[in-house]
Amino acid sequence: MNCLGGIRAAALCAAAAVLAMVSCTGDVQSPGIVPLPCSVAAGEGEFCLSADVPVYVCPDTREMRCAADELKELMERVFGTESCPGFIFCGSLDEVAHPAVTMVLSDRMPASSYSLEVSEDGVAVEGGDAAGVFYAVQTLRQLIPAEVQGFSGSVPAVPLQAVSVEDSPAFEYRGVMLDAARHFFSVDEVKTLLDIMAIHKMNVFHWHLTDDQGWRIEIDSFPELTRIGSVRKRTIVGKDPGGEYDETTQYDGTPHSGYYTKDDVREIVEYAAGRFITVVPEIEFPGHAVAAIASYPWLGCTGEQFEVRQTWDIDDRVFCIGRESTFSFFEEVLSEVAELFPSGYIHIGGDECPSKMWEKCPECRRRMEELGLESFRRLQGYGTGRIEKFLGSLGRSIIGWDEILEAGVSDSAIVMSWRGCDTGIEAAKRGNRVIMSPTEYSYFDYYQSSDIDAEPLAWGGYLPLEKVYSFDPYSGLDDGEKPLVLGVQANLWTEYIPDFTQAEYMLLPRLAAMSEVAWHGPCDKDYRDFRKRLPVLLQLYRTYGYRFCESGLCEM
Ligand code: TNX
Repeated sequence: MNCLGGIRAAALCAAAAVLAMVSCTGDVQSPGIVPLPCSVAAGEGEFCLSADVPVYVCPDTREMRCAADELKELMERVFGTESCPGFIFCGSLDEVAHPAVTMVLSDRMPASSYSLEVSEDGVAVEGGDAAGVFYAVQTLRQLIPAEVQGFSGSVPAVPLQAVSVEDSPAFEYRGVMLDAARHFFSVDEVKTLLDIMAIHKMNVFHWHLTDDQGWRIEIDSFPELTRIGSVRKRTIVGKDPGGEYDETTQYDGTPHSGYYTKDDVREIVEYAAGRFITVVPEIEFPGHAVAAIASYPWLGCTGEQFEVRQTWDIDDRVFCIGRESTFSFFEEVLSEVAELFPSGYIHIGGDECPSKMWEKCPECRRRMEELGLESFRRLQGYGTGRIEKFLGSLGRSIIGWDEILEAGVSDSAIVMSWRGCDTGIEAAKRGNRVIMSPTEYSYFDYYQSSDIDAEPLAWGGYLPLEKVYSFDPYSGLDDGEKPLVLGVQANLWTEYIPDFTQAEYMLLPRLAAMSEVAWHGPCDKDYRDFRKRLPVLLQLYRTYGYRFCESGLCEM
């Protein structure tokens, strides 16, 4: 053991080691890591991490520096910003003097995978790529007691039990969706969400930016989208009765507004990239369009001037598919969007689009006749196909909510299955790639405790932690179809989530369960074992100041 922090550090190391790792029988226990790695083997002995242990990072690339920054942030939480260890960026490990922390790449390992070895020599991380190294740092975060991670810098050394971890993700797409349209969240709040995602090894941020109740992204060619479309003059109070609005409907009388400037978007995309998170923007088409139509009435079938919607639920006022102007609008908007987001995927919505307006619209009817389309759903499919083709010319694939399947999609479209898993299964059987995000396992706007009266008002439904944990994204698929499941996603719709602390509350700890589904995969999952490991993460939530639902923990 190399404890340079003096007697106090040595004593702290010894006491914490006893508390953290040794069971009543005296056996050495595996540490509690969530999501569960592929393999964790506790070893003998320990390493005392202190502020003067050097950290070697090689090769010296931009991405490895991102992984190193994450470790630096973690070390600063423990040792303080003044006495963080020195980072040495190097070409090879020949120059390493042990004990040390080493972070290197290995060409024997697949992307995003890593190994982490704590021994008396120090901490050795190998990653298949820099993302893998970054995930190793997240695992290390859970090996360091949360109690010392409070940025106080008062701890000179931390004991780490010897352990050997081998790990790689089950799914390449591990998503979290935030609906920033129903309620706006600031750049800093979005960054906090990205931090939360990172500690759970989630890697896709699906950013729902447009809806009936708000358009939240600046588009230079169409300034009214944000001048008008980002402001809702008031919001319904309490539970939306679903279309039955009258003089008894109550509103808060307070305008709700906010949008992301292009600089905000760039800042968030860069922040996410530093955490190996891809940002997938969603621009809804052809439904959930009222804020856009309120900004430019010619986008609707009737040309009528509407207000940005102030209630929730599904709206009949959708984009006109008969007029060419709708497509020129989308091409302009999506060109600007594609310029901001390097993601290979762009989400084009596609959900909940009533055809009532199209049925009465001569332009839409003419379009259907010309094309010989037999249903209004197919009209949607025609529109989606055009948008897919356009985005294809920009080198992007589309993701759409599962209604795009009914409307008719190309083989290259990715279907996000939300109305249960059946549409995802159907899409996979057709050969399309899918992301499983069904209401019954992934809707984090649902209640997480059965004691609804004690919970903040939510959309409805009931989705306790254990249910999220039981999600098997492969269910119903045969082995040949399973590779078409890119991954899973937790969805945070925010009709009833007016502020970010409530978003945290709805997300946590259910995101921990979803992360285990996404990262560890469906085989050999064990809820009891998950619950035994979870307290380490809960303690991190407390230390980092993330609000979470404690009552949900009682639902077994
Ligand atoms: C359905 S899921 C929606 C959203 C709502 C959500 C509430 C989906 C593609 N559409 O517009 O916010 O239900 O749970």
